[in-house]
Amino acid sequence: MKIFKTSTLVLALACSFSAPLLAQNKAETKKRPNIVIIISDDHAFQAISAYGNKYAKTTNIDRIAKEGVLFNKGYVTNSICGPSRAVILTGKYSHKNGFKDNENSHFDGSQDSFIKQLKGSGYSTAWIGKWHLESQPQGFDYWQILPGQGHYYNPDFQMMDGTKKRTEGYVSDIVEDVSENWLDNRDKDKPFCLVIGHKATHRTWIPDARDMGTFDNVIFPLPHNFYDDYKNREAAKVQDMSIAETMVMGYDLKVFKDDAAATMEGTIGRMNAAQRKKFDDYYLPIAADFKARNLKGKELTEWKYQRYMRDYLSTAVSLDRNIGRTLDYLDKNNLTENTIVIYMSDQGFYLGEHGWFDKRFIYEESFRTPMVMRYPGVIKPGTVSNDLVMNLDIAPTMLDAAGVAIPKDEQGKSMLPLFTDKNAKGRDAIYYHYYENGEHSVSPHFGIRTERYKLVRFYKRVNSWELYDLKKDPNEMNNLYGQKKYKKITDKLNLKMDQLINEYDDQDAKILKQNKFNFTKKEIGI
Ligand code: SGN
Ligand code: CA
Repeated sequence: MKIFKTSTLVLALACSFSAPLLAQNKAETKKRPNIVIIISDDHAFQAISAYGNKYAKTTNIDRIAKEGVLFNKGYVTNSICGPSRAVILTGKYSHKNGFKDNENSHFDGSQDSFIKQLKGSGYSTAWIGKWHLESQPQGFDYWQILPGQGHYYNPDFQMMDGTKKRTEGYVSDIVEDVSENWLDNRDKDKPFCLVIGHKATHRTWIPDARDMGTFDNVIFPLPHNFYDDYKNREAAKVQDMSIAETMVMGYDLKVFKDDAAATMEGTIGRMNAAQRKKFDDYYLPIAADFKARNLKGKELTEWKYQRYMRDYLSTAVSLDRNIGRTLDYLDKNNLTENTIVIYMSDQGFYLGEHGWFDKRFIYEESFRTPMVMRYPGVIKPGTVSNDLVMNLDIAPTMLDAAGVAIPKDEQGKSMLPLFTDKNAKGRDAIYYHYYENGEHSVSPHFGIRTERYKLVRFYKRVNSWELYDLKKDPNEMNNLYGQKKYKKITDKLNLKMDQLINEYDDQDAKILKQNKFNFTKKEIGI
């Protein structure tokens, strides 16, 4: 058992929501918990049955929620892949950990991370699967990662010894196989922290052959803002991530001109003959039917939407099945009682809301991420949390659970007091900053969300403000910014925004708020 120094407790006190003493004591009296963090890619909360999806049966994700907590208000600080993983590792915003966007950033692995802290305190650590941080992982006893986005079929892995290894099969199964293999062979005298990084459900959505067709009998209802006209919302007007315009018939929806065009696509071209046959058996009749229909306008867009939903949810079937395998492994090896399990995505995703796929915006569907967590003995089964929590909080929470002092410069807060201390209170506002200004043409922006309102400042591509009353307008269709009767509330939110910008020390936002900027055309992205 770890003996705590007073300084450890004082530090932890300073960094947690409030009264972390209880949690610390619990961690102290228990054996230090093992940790399994499962991070998927682009998996929307709207696609999960525990979050209300009527068609998907994500039994295993739901099981984690049932046996632990379902976070209804889990958010990310910057809704895109690499940045989100960098935030999870460091417990710091993008402007502090240096990984602001996927297009230009390179993660500086020499900086501190909760993994390094855990390893330093005696944990075995591993990251297996999607990583997407450009540089090699540091602080892990073992890692085996998908290069870049990775492939759904017969994926290559980058190995620790510098070699590349290709494994036949479907990526979600293989990532789980490698993870279980690492668990089998780990040093069993130590607690462990394993991060399982799934590729699913990233674009382009290619299901495991056995799951193809799972949703073919479902007609998915259109989200009621599917035909959004983007009125009064400049950034929404100029995005390039709509199902109607951006989603591609071949690449995304597997309706190819011919066989050769399909083979040209990386993921399809790398299938073996048996895999390709199953792929063709499923998709060729769909393509033939589509071609015979000669659809146009709304009919075409809605056909695309149905196909998108079917592929996306079918891809998630394997993800959920393999999460189930992780839970079964813990059960079979008597690890369940002393292991924290977290399932989350790197961000949310649009499933047709506003007419979109992809993410990036501070609007709820991409800002929010699914997040469920099981911690036997600490989190009461069936808990539903409505506290504002963030991916920023993962690092300090894990350190808190392990009884390791939370470094002062981590910007997140331990979530444990929310479960152990009746008087603990969550945040009253959360801060967001998105930087990338390239693919999908989403303008950079920063903003805050409180229980009721959201205030956003777009810059570079468009230069505008938005304000939403989430109580009256949960779908964020009615931009209230500039309306006289919202002046008072806007001023209040602005103050709160300044306070958070100061607290997190976001120098870029500070300058932007003072309107002291002069972007070049290239920076603006036109
Ligand atoms: C790829 C995708 C984009 C996606 C980004 C970021 N294009 O570039 O649609 O937004 O990844 O995704 S694709 O043609 O390569 O599929 S992230 O999850 O890595 O952030
Ligand atoms: Ca992602």
